[in-house]
Amino acid sequence: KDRLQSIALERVSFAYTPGEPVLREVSFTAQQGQTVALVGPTGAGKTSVLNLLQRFYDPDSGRIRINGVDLRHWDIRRLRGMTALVTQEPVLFSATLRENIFARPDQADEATVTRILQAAHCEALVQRLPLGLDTHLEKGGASLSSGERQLITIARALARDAQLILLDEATSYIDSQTEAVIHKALHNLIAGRTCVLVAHRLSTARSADRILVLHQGRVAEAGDHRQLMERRGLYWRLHRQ
Ligand code: DUT
Ligand code: MG
Repeated sequence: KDRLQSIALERVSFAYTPGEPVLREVSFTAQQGQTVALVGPTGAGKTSVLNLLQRFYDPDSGRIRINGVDLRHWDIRRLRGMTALVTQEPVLFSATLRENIFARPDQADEATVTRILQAAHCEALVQRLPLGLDTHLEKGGASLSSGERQLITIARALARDAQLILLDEATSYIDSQTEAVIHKALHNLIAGRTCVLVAHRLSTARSADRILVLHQGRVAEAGDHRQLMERRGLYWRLHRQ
């Protein structure tokens, strides 16, 4: 199994439409186990960074490296095997909850299943469903709340034991109780793993090793929470809104 040691963006610029740059010379690094949080206004380019890290697109200039190797030279299946994406709008399969979480349900022993459901705070959800883990999710989970669907994708990422977590926090309204539960589940997912996280709630970014404030595709400020608050710049102003 591949071990992730580091990821680095080196002056990455990118445009979906030629002449309309969305990222401008963005640089950052994350060592194994670290979390980098991206914050900033809508349209700043946060999700685009995750798109490039998954190689949905390649940079127009600059480089992305994983373990020092240019992402373009990585085998796409190795990259997929290493990465788990937790998105704003999770897609669930029209299958049982168990199949939605575990790629090979027959190979997940009971202790593992219990551990993952616990860490992802899915136990209440499982108890609520008539057949528990073996409940068939109709229409890709249409009967579940967006918060519940997010917990399921967190469980899925835990089950895959991916080394690089790419996380786009939900913008949709969720009540503060659900938000607290998701927060705890995310904490368990991120612990010990390398993570690039788009934070819409500043509370999620707070504990990151490094926070990048993106503004019109540029890194306007970078540092940890304390450093950025002391700076009294953009990040500080976001907290006062
Ligand atoms: N954009 C495109 N094509 C795409 C995706 C995005 O042209 O397929 C544009 C929209 C926006 C810019 O790129 O002007 C950056 O988009 P991104 O989704 O990266 O912004 P964000 O920081 O993730 O915004 P939000 O907080 O609304 O999710
Ligand atoms: Mg986005």
